[in-house]
Parts: sequence; C-alpha cells; structure tokens
Amino acid sequence: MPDLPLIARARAHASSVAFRTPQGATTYQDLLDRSAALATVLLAGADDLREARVALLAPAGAAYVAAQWGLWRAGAVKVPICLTATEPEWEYSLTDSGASAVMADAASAKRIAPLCARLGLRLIDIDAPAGQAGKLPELTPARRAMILYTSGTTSKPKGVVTTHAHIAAQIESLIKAWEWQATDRIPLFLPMHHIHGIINVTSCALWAGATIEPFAKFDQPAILERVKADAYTLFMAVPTIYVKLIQALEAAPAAERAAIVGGFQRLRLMVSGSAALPASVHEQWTALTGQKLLERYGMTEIGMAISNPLRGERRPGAVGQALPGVEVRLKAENGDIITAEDTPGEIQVRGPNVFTEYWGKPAATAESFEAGGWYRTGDMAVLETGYYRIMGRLSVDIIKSGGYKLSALEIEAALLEHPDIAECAVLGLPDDTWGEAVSAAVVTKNGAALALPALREWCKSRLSVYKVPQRLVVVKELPRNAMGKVTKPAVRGLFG
Ligand code: MCA
Ligand code: AMP
Repeated sequence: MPDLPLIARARAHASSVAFRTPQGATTYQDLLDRSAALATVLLAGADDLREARVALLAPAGAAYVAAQWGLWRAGAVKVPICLTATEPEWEYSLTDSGASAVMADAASAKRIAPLCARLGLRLIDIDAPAGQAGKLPELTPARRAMILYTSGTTSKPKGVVTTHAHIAAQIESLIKAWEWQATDRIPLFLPMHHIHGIINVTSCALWAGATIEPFAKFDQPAILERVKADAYTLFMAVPTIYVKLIQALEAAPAAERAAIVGGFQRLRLMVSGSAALPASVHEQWTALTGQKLLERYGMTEIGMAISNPLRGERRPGAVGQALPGVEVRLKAENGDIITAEDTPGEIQVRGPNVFTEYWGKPAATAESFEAGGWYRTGDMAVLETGYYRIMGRLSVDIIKSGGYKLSALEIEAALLEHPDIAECAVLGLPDDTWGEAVSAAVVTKNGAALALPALREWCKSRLSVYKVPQRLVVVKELPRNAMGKVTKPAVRGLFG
C-alpha cells in the first residue's frame, strides 16, 4: 500500500530543509521521523485509529506539521483548533467533532489541560520526547483527513470534512497554477486552523519540497527584515495584511522603504486572498513595489477555485479563471445556468477538490449541493471579458474581517447573553483595514448605558477576539419588517 500523498512527496525531498527558523533547520526526513514517532504514541498499541478525531492546537511550524502528519499516519482525522479561541469555542469544536484526543505544543497544552480533563480527553504534548516509531497502518486517500470548522449562516460553526484525496487535489491544482518549485521559500504567518495557512502555504510548500519560515503571528517587523534580506521567493497574505504593509511602507524613512520595496520587487509571486482585495489596494501595491498581486478566490469547503494567472493579466478587482481541475459555473436566481458575460449569478463549484460533508449535518450538506455534485458557494459573481469578478454574498449574516469568516448569528447569540442587552443585530460594515468591521446595533434593557470598550472586554471571554464587535450603536428599537424580522439593510443606516 503506498504512503499518503504528502508523505510520499516528503520522502522525495528527504534531505531538503522543510522549516527554517533562527534556531535552526528541520529537514523533510526530520518531519517523517518525528511524525512516525508521534503516530506511534497516538496509536498506543492500536493498529489504526480508524478516523478517530484528534484536535491539533499549536502555532505554525515544524512541530505542528509533525503532529499533523503523525495523526494522519495513525489513521486519525485532524481537527485544527484556533490558538486564540475561548474555552467555550474550543469545547464546541471538541464535542461537535467527537474528538478523543488533543495534540498541543507545551504552552498550549497547559492552557487546554483543564478542558481536556473536564471532557475526559487524552492530551498529548507534541514537544515532549516520543520514543521509537512502530508499525503504522496502511491508508488510502479516500480516508477522511480533516474537519475544519467554518462559520456561516448558522449560529454555530459547521465542520467541513475533507479526505486525503481532496487535500491532494487542492494542493496539486495550486502547484500547477502557480508553478511551485523545490527552490521556493515562503514565510508562514497565517493562522493554522484555516485553509489559507494549512493548504495554500504549508501543504503546497511541503508538496513541492520548498522551505517555510514560520512566525507565531503576523510579526511585521521581523517579516520585513527577512523580505529585505531576500529570504523569500513567494508571499501569501490576506488583503488586511497588504493594507497594513502599505501603511508601514508609507510611514518608513526613505532608505528603509527602498530596502523593503527592493525585497518585495525581487519575489517571484505575491498572492492575495480570503477576502476581496479592493482594486485601489491592488493598484497602490503595484505603484509602491512594482509587484502585481495575484488575487484568487477560495473557500473552506472547496479549497481554491478561481485565480488570476501566474503568467498573463492580473486584473485588479477580479479573481480570474477556474483553476486546473476545478469546474466553475454561475447560476441565476431563476435557476438558469449563465453562459453570457456581464450576467451575475451564484458561483457553483465541482471537482475533486470539493469537500464531502458537514460533519454530522446531513441536511445542511444536502442543501449546499445541487444535482450533479455542484457546491453552492453563496457568493455572487459576474464574468467580465473572461475573468470572474466577485460581487458579494447571498447572505447578510456572513462577515469577513481580516480574512476570517464570521457568523453574525453566532455573535448575536453571544451578545444576547449580556445582562444589559435585550435585542441586537450584527452586520459587517465596510472598513478600509479589515474589509468589514463587526458592528452591533443593540437595544439595552431598561435603557441601560453600554459603551464599546466595556462590551469588547465582556465579549472576549466568550468569543475569539476577531469576532468581537468593533462598532456599537445603542438604539431604542431595531428596524423590523411586517413579519417582525430585523431588516439588516436598514440596520446599516443606524451607524450613520
Ligand atoms: C486581529 N484583530 C482583529 C482581527 N485580527 N479584529 C478583527 N478582525 C481580525 N481579523 C484584533 C486583535 O485581536 C487586536 O484587538 C486588534 O485587532 C489589533 O491587532 P493586530 O495585532 O493589529 O492584528 P494582527 O494580530 O496583526 O492580526 C491581523 C491579521 C489576522 C494578521 C490580518 O487577522 C489574520 O491572521 N488574518 C488571517 C485570517 C485567515 O487566515 N483567514 C483565512 C481563512 P485588541 O486591540 O482588542 O487586542 S481561509 C479562507 O478564507 C479561504 C479558504 C481562502 O480563500 O483563503
Ligand atoms: P472561508 O469560509 O473562511 O473559507 O471563506 C470563504 C469566503 O471568503 C468565500 O466564500 C468568499 O466570500 C470569501 N473570499 C475568499 N477569497 C475571496 C476573494 N478573492 N474575493 C472576495 N471574496 C473572497
């Protein structure tokens, strides 16, 4: 039986450097050895974990990947969880996925230990010595590999299930489109509980035999030092990061700015995605650095689907064309498949990259697919002179802040637990830095006063910080339609 695809690829690059940090280098062979040892620890004498769910809580880096490969090689399903999530959010992912164990770096293990004890979950410190590797199970690519929690049109996140075959298809499409090479070097500063960090940066790099420099977070000064030193060939980020980089470049003294710009100019490719890149930011970046950002479109359920070309026109404000192996169509509200240009419709996607199911939610899974296996993204687009342009989302309850997808309903449910809040409506308002800013209109009980700083503090024990409202308006009543339902477009107007 052959190895899992990523493991087979790693064997082909055994002596190459997979991760480089100021502390030293980790080779692909190191990752193979460490993951086999961790798999053996996880198996604890069993022959195969048979898709048991194992959560992974660790910062980006070699230890994260060794743990990811380790749990895969033991036959488990990876459930990545967010480093900055609150305990109730962790508990939801762990219980919804039915996780039986958590793998965490030493620091995170300390933080999640009380929850693991309460839920009766095994906790494995991925930084601890692991001993000798034993016999590992034989696995096929059709096995489930990952459950990624994504927020959406329901108040609780849904677990997106992908197999090893889906993951391989998502990676291979990008390797081909963006011509990943073993000589590539890329910084990794995105969170490791989402596709952008897991697939587009880490898994593509490791498939290609390239080198990753991991950062625990978006450490702008440290990353810019390395850009100046020509440490990278590739750079992948969300639009908010490009906005922050533009601000940093504009504020830098001339010589410093020239040194950073020189570094960016010499990269072979810079990619933006996870949220709309305003054409103005695209153009500003080109004016500052000479680099034309490549914007692409994707989603947790499908990986990447549409991309501007590596070679050819990279059009500001557009996401390009279907990626290799991915089928894309637009469907009109009346059910027609759109064949003409300039006619908006919902993006629907089909291909070996598309997920299997929402974990434990057959009805939600069935609703999200059309006959023939077309996945309904809920995003609207139009085809203009051969390129797709995203026009927005069908649901007002989905917010994109700094590349994170958030559910207005989840945030509303949390706000309603506040002792002074009687009613609330949450929506995303346009924001130059974050794309959209989480904004809450609330009616307080008995006219109680409520200020944003206090509300943010209160929210932080319940919600990840990026879900916490950035704007607040206290009103006497919320606008409602004849049925009594809050009309979100009218709520927009309350913010002035
Ligand atoms: C941080 N803060 C945020 C966000 N991030 N608030 C709203 N939205 C956010 N996204 C808060 C901080 O907690 C802090 O709050 C304050 O803003 C300032 O933090 P700062 O240090 O400036 O921010 P940062 O730590 O540099 O983070 C910004 C970031 C980060 C690097 C853009 O948000 C990020 O990594 N985003 C990427 C998310 C991502 O990978 N999405 C891909 C999903 P306070 O001052 O109160 O402490 S996958 C996907 O979408 C699909 C598949 C796709 O197409 O890729
Ligand atoms: P997520 O569920 O976090 O994977 O987010 C996927 C969503 O991000 C998509 O459904 C889009 O709404 C949005 N998105 C991703 N890339 C782009 C892009 N280039 N332009 C506009 N929206 C995007």
